[in-house]
Amino acid sequence: MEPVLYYSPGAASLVVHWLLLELGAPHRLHLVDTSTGAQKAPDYLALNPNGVVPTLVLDGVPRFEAAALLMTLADRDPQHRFAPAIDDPQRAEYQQWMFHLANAVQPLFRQWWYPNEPAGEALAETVRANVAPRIEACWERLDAQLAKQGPYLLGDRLTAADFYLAMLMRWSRGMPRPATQWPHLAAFAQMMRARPMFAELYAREGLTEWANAPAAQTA
Ligand SMILES: N[C@@H](CCC(=O)N[C@@H](CS)C(=O)NCC(=O)O)C(=O)O
Repeated sequence: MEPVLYYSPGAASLVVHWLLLELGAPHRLHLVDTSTGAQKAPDYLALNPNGVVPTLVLDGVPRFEAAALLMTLADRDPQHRFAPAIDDPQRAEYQQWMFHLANAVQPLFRQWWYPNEPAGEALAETVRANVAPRIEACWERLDAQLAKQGPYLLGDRLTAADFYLAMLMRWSRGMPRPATQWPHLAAFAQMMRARPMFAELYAREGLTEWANAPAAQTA
């Protein structure tokens, strides 16, 4: 049974879509039109009561949380080596980065994109002003990690965590200081965007922004 990915272009579903393509895993896409609130409609809430994308129907069962979906997909296809196996010495480091991105970095973007959520509409601009430097501090630390042990988060080894990091970096493209202003992150982004499946992903999701050259981010 083919997995079905419920997605919205450029949203947190993007990285799950990207990994499915990298794995060459047959799948179907189901567009969730978040501009009309389709993610809060009863039929979608029956799949994912959180009312967000992504949802991946795997073996007939709807699953949510992008990071968990990445780990599941990568673990289920050891041949592609996008996740160190459970007894691999690098497993702990891989899990550390997956959870760091999921717990420390991605929630800051939730505040950036939905600044009304923490304290209401009246304080939205205050929330944004406070969250931007916190996201920048994440880039500072991640850039230092790549400087110390790059070009990927686990050194020479490309894992699901790298696709995840690239998606989060993409989300910063319109921020005062996008992630690509940090040199090692910029080199990392170039490498990830050069992957043939990145172009495929963009074609399928109809995306154009943050497609390639650094000039696109500084404009
Ligand atoms: N922790 C969730 C977060 C998902 C999430 O916040 N998705 C956003 C798009 S990036 C969404 O669906 N927003 C619509 C809404 O909140 O109504 C995950 O990683 O899957």
